[in-house]
Amino acid sequence: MVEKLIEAIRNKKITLALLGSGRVGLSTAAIFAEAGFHVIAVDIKPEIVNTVNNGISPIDEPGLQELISHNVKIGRLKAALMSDNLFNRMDAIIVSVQTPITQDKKPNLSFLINALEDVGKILKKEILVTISSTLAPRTMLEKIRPKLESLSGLKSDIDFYLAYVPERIAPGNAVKEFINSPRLVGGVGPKSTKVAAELFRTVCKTVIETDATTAEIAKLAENTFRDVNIAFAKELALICEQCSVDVMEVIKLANTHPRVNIHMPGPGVGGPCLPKDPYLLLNQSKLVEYDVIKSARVVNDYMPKHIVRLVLRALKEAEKGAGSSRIAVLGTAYKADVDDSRLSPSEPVIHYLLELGANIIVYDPYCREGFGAEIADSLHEAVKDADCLVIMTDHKEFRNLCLKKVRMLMKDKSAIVDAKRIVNPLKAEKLGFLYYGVGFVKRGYKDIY
Ligand code: SAJ
Repeated sequence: MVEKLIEAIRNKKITLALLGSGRVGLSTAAIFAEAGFHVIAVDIKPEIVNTVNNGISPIDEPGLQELISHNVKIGRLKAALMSDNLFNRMDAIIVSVQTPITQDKKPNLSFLINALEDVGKILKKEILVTISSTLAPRTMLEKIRPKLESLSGLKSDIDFYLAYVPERIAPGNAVKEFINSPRLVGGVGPKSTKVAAELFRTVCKTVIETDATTAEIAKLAENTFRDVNIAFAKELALICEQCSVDVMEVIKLANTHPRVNIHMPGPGVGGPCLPKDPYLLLNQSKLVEYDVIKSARVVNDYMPKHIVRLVLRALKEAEKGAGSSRIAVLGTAYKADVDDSRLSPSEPVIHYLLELGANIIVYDPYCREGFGAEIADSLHEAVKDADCLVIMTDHKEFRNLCLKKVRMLMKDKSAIVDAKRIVNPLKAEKLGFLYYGVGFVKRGYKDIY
């Protein structure tokens, strides 16, 4: 029987449902539709469903708009509400709902469980279910498999197929990375792995077969590796600040070693994945007394506070107080050239500065998020009459900043706090700015602490 499903997949004769039409789910739906499958993108939000059915992408992701408009037009892609009950005709279901963490850093599976309730009710023999949401180790075996089996009365890897296929796409490059990044496929049994691998081979250049738990841990390991490395770069930046040395120079020199690749320091780690995935990895871990993963989280979470300290230091040097200063914050997106501000380090920085009574104005060319501060429509509007400029995101527009013009618009004795290290410190100082960068503090340090 499994051969029949594989044959249908190869001939693109199956209908697919995507549960959860966010950045990942919608990109997945559009890519499978483009490959020739009939796809239904399901979501609980009517505004997403309506937008997609009008051929418009609700998400700003390069290439996605073209895929959606083309495939909606030719009838291969359709969006639907969960309540539309279109599931009954599905041959494969890809679940891509969010799996956040709770306040106490434990997995919050409520969205996933809701989605599984719907899947379980319509599950029939010979259907493939794959999960792309990020999961703590053993969630497939201990939570998802029993849930679907008990709801359907069917046996996984015998009656239906179940696999974990973690997404590995970076926002801002989702479509390209979906196709080009090797895709891990881990079934709860060998048949499940085989069927799911066949499905993903129709759209991904490389598919690597493994088991469900290995795939869960590999996915978490990737993001945790990055988080730990970023924390290392940040600690290095703090050490360099104390020694009045430029961390960028240190990283450049150290990276000339053939086995060293230090990441970039910055204002913290944001986005929907890196700040939570290390906690998912640690979910059931009991064995560690001194824990590098948790420590990295602490370092990364500390950085927004450090940026505020640099701002206060800069204002003090300019003989100004936070309460009487106008501060322009550039960037509320969590990283360069995306419109996503989830868990952005700009949020705590803006909140701390607002608490200190500062007058904050923010500008982001992609995001209309202000985190409680006034929002400017342009860079020049934001910097006009500001005492301090805080660069939080390295958007292209900010990397090409005309410092001279900015200097003219800002107040006398104005400062730059460069959390992304995109401004040349010498150039800034030559133009009369007081310059403070993460990992570069020229004028002593002691009174910051
Ligand atoms: N950051 C630094 N220094 C660096 C690199 C990043 O401070 O050297 C910061 C960024 O500014 C940002 C945060 O880290 O605030 C996260 O950005 P990112 O580009 O590292 O990652 P995401 O969250 O956009 O996407 C990651 C990716 N994982 C890896 O690169 C290992 C992506 O492939 C995953 O699909 C995604 O997480 C996910 O959904 O899990």
